[in-house]
Amino acid sequence: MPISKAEVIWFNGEFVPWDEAKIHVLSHVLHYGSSVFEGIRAYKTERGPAVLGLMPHVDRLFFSAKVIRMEIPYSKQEIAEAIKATIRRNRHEACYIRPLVFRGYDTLGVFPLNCPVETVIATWEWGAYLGAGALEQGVDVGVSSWRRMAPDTLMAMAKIGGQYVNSQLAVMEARARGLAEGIVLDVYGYVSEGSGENIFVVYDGIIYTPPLSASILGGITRRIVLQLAEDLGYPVREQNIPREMLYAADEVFFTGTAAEITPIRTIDGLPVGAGGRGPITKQLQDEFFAIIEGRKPDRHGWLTPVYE
Ligand code: PPE
Repeated sequence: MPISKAEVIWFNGEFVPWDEAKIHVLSHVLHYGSSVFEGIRAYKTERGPAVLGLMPHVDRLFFSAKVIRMEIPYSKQEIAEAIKATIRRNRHEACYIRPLVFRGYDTLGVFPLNCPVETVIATWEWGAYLGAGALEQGVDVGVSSWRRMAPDTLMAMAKIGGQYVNSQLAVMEARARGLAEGIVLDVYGYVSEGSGENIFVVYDGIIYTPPLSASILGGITRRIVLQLAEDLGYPVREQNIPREMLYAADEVFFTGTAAEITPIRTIDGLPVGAGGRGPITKQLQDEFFAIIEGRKPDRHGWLTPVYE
């Protein structure tokens, strides 16, 4: 999806015009993927734009930086404030937010610690991640031939730039097969996640999702959906999911900041349940959007209004 330009990008503490937010081609990050990032959404509410899961996203950004020994030269509070300021400055009603911290230009060679740490916050308007109609009709997906990284190779729980080559392989393979997305298994053969989404399976009235040990990113939307499912009275289980449970399932859906709650209607050409959006998926979507668009009280304190 082409990026729709906003006016400015927050770059190392200053607002820079969109087209001027540039870096040198010998920046460390370009060569070795040395970055950490977040994807956050702000939704349009009656009180103006409100950021969903602001502090959990900021916390995860700092966690990702910590595990690659990257010191972010701002406090969490400063990053949170800068995110809100960028949304105000770009006058968005709703937007996607991409904080990115990376190693810049100084020395090359894999050893990264001489390079300066640079911080960026970009915002733009971004619609349905998996295509128009995905949220209602669902998407067609397949199990990828690629696996998520083994737990002793990279760190799935962290959102590190270089790790997204694995995601790129999975999504390119899926698109080459005419599918919207791939479901990637972990190295033990259990279901892990999509290239940029967590996954949920509804089977026999119980809602399952893979545990953190299945090489997943600990999604903020995943936590939100687990909470909503509990609120709605469904039993939820974080446990390993064998591949065939995908085919046995009554409903399967993805969650993510970009993907929100996207139903899956076929997997490997087999219909999931009745082959469309299932009733529990719809119920979770309805509850999710009612809260984040301000039509129902934000009872868990998930939203941070940008103008207060
Ligand atoms: N797994 C992966 C690998 C992932 O990238 C995401 C987010 C998730 C799960 C869901 O996490 P959360 O957003 O906290 O619920 N993917 C982001 C980037 C997508 C992109 O194409 O870039 C996102 O959804 O913003």
